[in-house]
Amino acid sequence: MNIDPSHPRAISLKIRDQLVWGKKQGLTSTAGLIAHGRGEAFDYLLGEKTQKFAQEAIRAAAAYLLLAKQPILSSNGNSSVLTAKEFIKLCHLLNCKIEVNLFHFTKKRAELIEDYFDKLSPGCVLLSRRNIPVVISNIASCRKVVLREGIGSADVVLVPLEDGDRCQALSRLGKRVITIDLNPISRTAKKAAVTIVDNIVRAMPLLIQEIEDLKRSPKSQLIKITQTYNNKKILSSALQFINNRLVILAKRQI
Ligand code: PTJ
Repeated sequence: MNIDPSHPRAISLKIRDQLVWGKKQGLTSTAGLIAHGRGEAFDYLLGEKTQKFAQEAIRAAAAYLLLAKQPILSSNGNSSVLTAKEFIKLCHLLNCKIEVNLFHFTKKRAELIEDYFDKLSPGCVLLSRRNIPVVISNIASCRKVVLREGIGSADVVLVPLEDGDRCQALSRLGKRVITIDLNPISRTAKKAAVTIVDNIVRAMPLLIQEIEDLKRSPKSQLIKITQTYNNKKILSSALQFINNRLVILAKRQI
């Protein structure tokens, strides 16, 4: 679709177009388009900008990822289509791997996404056909099958646009879960150690920047950032922000 950059909703239209492209390529699931719609609704409420509570969460996420012994970046059909380049940049910065893990699993789509990453940057993604699968208990979906070398042995997992079950199961296994989710009341948002309530397309470049800024910081400073971070407080701030914004909009009669 040819999107006129002067259209007031050009950015939003471009993101939709990318996902539609992803669907045609077999990368994004049909349900992924619906999930994006839910995200868009929350983004409206957040003013379509990265707010202070998201910046604070991004800083904590950067600290956790830099402190991790074995971080892993988990990608799905939406996140790979919207932010593949950022995933790859992060994987180089942190010297870690990307693992494709799908909710609406088909072997064909998982391999297509893996090949998509592998073509963009060979070696950055763990290929399921060459790695050993392991099963995580207490997950009802196909997301329970992870790779031993990846999520299976990682201590910190970045899982944007996650579903609640796996987030909870990974946390129970002692892994630190960092998510990006526009919905501050999703189960994932509530169960993760760090929830970045922001659009993935804005949050990923900021996360890269924050990691670059913090990567030479002493370990003690990174530890302090993680210890003083409070995810419940961040989610409350996000809800408070939405509430205040709606009150202001209502008073102004939009
Ligand atoms: O590719 P698959 O099969 O793994 O499927 C991916 C989806 C996203 C369809 C799957 O994980 C799913 O069904 O997720 P949920 O449970 O719908 O949750 C997705 C969450 O991401 C929702 O809370 C949305 O508000 C949020 N979301 C959607 N688009 C964005 C987003 N958050 C940040 N940035 C977005 N662009």
